[in-house]
Amino acid sequence: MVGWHDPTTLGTAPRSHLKEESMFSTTKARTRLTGVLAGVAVLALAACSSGGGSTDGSSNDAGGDGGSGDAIVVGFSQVGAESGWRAANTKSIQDTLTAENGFDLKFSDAQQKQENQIQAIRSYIAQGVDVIAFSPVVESGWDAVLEEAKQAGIPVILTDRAVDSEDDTLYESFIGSDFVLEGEMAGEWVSENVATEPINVVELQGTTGAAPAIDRKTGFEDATKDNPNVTIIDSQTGNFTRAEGKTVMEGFLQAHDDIDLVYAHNDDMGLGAIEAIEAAGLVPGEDIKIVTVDAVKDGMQALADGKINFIVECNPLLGPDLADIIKKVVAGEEVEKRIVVKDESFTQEQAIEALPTREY
Ligand code: GYE
Repeated sequence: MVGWHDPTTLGTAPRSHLKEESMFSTTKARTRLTGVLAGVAVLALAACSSGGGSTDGSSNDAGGDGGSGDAIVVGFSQVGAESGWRAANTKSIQDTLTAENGFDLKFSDAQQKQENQIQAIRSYIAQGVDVIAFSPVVESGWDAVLEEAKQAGIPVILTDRAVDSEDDTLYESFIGSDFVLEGEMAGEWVSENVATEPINVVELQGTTGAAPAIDRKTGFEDATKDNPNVTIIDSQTGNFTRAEGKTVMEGFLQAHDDIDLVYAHNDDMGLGAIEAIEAAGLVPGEDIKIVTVDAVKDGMQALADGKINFIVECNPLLGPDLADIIKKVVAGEEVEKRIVVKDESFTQEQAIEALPTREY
């Protein structure tokens, strides 16, 4: 357990407002002073020489002896509920960061808005949570709030999506897939299996400015640029949702009568595109081929049914690894700056085989 300094050395803050803090390192115990919450000074001090311990950030914790049952308070800011992938990711996190596993999870949904995430993170800082984890909606614009978390001594873990901050001391670790590689896998399959003759491709991009949208576009372009048969004739954002994927595809179909293939940055937009293609009297998977990323159940079913032709997987089950990283960070153990989640890909036959035991 983390030891306590004599409260009298911590000024006048009443003991019931003192919050115990995790150890970041067994060798370099850091002292932190958190912000003011609702007029109450929340002081936290790391003062342990005997290794890590659990923490407790609940506001009504009188603290002091810090029993081994103390939960790690985690503030998690989720992107939103835009896709099947996101639903599976949220479930994985909520199913893992449970009281039973030693966590007190504060979860918020940013509804795909960066300002909501910044607000949530600021609120977690003010509450003095032990660890902040979040999946950044977009890549840019995080330095200020991450700096605030750092000043407050609260470690931050990025899940799923990256930030473009140059200072990588602003977060402890980033766990998520390699989105460039995913785009490359999609592009390679298209290049080898469809672009044996000239094809016109339309691209449904993910949320503008989001790491998976930027990287999946780059990866696909890189993998197809040397094949003169591949022409990307249009590319627009469908914001990772089925509804917007459908609307954008309707626009593509009106603007172009020569589309051979849709590359959608996620299954949901691909599923929206299927609806638009069918409504236009065409056969998805045949008249217009479809390649997507994610491999969630609905996408895999469409692949098995022959409406999608190829899917690159993106594993959303990040909860267990996130729990491990958080425990290590709190215990002061070293964690890797970048943990890459490995992904597979699926053809129709592979989807039929995988579907019965697919977890998400
Ligand atoms: O592919 C998409 C979701 O960030 C990897 O976000 C995630 C992406 C996922 O909306 O479906």
